[in-house]
Amino acid sequence: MLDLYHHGSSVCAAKVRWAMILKGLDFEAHYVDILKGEQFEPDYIKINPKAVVPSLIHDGKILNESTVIMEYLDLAFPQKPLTPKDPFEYVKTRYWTKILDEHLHPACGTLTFASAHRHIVRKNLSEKELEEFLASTPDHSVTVDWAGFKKQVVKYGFDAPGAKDKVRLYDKYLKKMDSDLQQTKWLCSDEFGLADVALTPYVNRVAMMGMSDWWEGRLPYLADWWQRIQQIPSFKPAILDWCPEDLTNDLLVFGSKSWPEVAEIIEVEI
Ligand SMILES: N[C@@H](CCC(=O)N[C@@H](CS)C(=O)NCC(=O)O)C(=O)O
Repeated sequence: MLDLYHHGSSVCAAKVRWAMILKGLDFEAHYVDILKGEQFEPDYIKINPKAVVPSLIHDGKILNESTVIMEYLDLAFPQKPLTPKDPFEYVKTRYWTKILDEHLHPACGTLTFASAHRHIVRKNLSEKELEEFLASTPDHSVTVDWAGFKKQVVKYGFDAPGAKDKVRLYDKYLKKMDSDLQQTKWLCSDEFGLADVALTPYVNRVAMMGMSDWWEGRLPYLADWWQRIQQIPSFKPAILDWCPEDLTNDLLVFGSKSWPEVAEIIEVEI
């Protein structure tokens, strides 16, 4: 029995969800609305003390950390393996999931909150609820200093200290993806694999926020990879269809409004 605790716009949850669907695993989905503060409920904290999604419970065993969960799934359910066997391709996959955990994910949290989530939480929560939402965030959560940083980004957007650097970091790794994709058809080899699954939600996030000009006409190998990713039949049901319509719409509307500011930070002419 597999129980997945997830959210529609969570990049970490999306990659685990897609891995499970690609491997043909049935799971029970439990929606945790992280924009309403459901991740702070005591029962969920018992499962995930950092108050983040995703969490997976497999026959009573609790698993946290999306990269680790994906590795576990490939070990526990060897059918349709996603991890390359070749040692170089294997460590290249590890490189990408490490970069993702250490750099790209904190950069994504910043980009998403500064562009869209800060406006979405303001729209959906009263002032008191927003205060409670921010006060409930544990310090060691999305990042080691997420509580303070999230407050700053909700208040100041891209003018929060360090926020623009995080956007430049995002750009650095999208460029690195483009350069790796010049060498091989997929990210780590000519076979689609775990790194492609893990990185997809981070490219999708930019696209969902109406910022595809980040790569269009600029990062051609990434643009081509993104087209091929979207043609995989399970992409839409695993990644897009779990995001509620109003949230999909808000991400696009607020994200598109933020694109000129983001473009300026990464020095893209629009
Ligand atoms: N290192 C964790 C990070 C998980 C994470 O940051 N989840 C985000 C959504 S992608 C979250 O739950 N955020 C809750 C919040 O911002 O309070 C993992 O890979 O599972």
